[in-house]
Amino acid sequence: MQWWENIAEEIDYSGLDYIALLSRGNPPVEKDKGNGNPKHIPTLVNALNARGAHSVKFAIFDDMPNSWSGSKNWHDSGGTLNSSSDPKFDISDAANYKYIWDYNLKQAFEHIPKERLYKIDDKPVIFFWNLKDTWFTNIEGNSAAILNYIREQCQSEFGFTPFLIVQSSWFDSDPQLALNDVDAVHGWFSSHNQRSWTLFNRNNYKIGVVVPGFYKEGRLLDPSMGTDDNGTMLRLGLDRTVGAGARTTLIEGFTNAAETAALWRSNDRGTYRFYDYPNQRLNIVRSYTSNPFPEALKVEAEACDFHYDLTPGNSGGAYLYMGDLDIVKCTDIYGGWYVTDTEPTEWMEWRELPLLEETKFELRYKSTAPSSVKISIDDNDLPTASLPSTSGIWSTIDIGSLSLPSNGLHTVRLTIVSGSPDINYFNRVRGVPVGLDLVLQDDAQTDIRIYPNPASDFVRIVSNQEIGEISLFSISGGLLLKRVYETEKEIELNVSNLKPGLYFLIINNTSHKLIIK
Ligand SMILES: [Ca+2]
Ligand SMILES: [Ca+2]
Repeated sequence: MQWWENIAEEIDYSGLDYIALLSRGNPPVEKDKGNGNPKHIPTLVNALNARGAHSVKFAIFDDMPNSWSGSKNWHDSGGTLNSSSDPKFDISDAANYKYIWDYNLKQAFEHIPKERLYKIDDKPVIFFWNLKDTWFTNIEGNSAAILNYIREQCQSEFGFTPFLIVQSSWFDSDPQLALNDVDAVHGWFSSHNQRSWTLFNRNNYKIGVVVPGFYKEGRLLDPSMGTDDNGTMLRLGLDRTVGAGARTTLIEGFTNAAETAALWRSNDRGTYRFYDYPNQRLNIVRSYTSNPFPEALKVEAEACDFHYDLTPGNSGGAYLYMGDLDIVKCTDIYGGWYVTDTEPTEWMEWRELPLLEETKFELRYKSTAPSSVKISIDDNDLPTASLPSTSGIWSTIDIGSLSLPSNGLHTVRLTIVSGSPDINYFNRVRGVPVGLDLVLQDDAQTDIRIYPNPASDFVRIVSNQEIGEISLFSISGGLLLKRVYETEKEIELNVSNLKPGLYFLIINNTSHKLIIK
């Protein structure tokens, strides 16, 4: 379970829009090597739900040599023949379709909550891998029937039309397959041909596939994310796919460390051979998602890139992490782990963290005595933040905010200044003042008048006492204007450059709606 918990956290952290679940089938004689069995999907769903990662969607990636051919041979042999190529899978035989649908795709769809289905044009997406004669026979003239069968079953069992994306090899193996038999085509990648990304445009859908590195049977994609690579291959692939307007891009493969293709957090067993820092690939992926600068980002203490810890070893013994950081399992909201046994001068650091123009840090911690911490951005310290004792209860507290010229990537360090607080995570959120979280004031009940409202060129603010500080925020929380008035009780703001819409005026910590027409 902790493995899944960590995977859910990394998926959430990277901001992936969707994941394509490797589907390797679940025949009656169970063939479960621990991966690709659709029965595991609910465990991942539960882990994502517990994490609060509700927006991540699921597509299916049908690994047909395993899910069709391998499942049949395993089943036919009573669980003794582990081969996907001998004998080959006859795709012309409709009696074999149960390995394609009943023991495979149907079970996957049964386990994916409707709201998590990843769709293109409102159709749940299935990617298919390679249809070659290495694993299959009687291919020519018979592959379209399989796709049609899958469409019929999706319709009759679940009431939807699927979006079927096949690998280009399907057309090589079956010259009778027509483009209008499929929805779109992907080109996979090839370590043999030194091709780390492909972008296929068929039926007016650009489909990208990217791999961050790959090693198989002595064939190594070069550069293979070596120390000098700095994620170059992953960025190159994403530039040529996402950056070239791909409708969707599939990255192989989140956990595929065995073939050096993994996206997950790693220091490569302390060698930093394929990673400059543990979160590097997750950060690169996030920068190409639909939301590279999310409004809120939960940053786990135990998942820092680098740390300084005064005591040798991990006193808590938890979490798959090398080094001296002291980590224990956590029962706080969102589960996970936390850093304990902290001491003054110890620190945790994250590289290339996406910060907003107006950024605020909220720390999740517990302690039994007062302590303090400070945040540093690119070696610039924010003021030290006091952490009152929480009597051992997990609590959230503001520990600092800053304004930057623009959204950007920065090194963030959290240093223990005094005491020994337990640190779970921090939230990097937009730096809106407390006033915006309050229930909006009814202007009629306050002594502040704002008019005209709606406004177009200017707005007057009249108060029966000194106005003090005024901030103007966009609806997404971006700070547009901040002024401090010493004695004025009546002021006029020029709003002629604001686009029509809803804004918030914070006047001495009370919020007021301002509508620009
Ligand atoms: Ca330690
Ligand atoms: Ca944590």
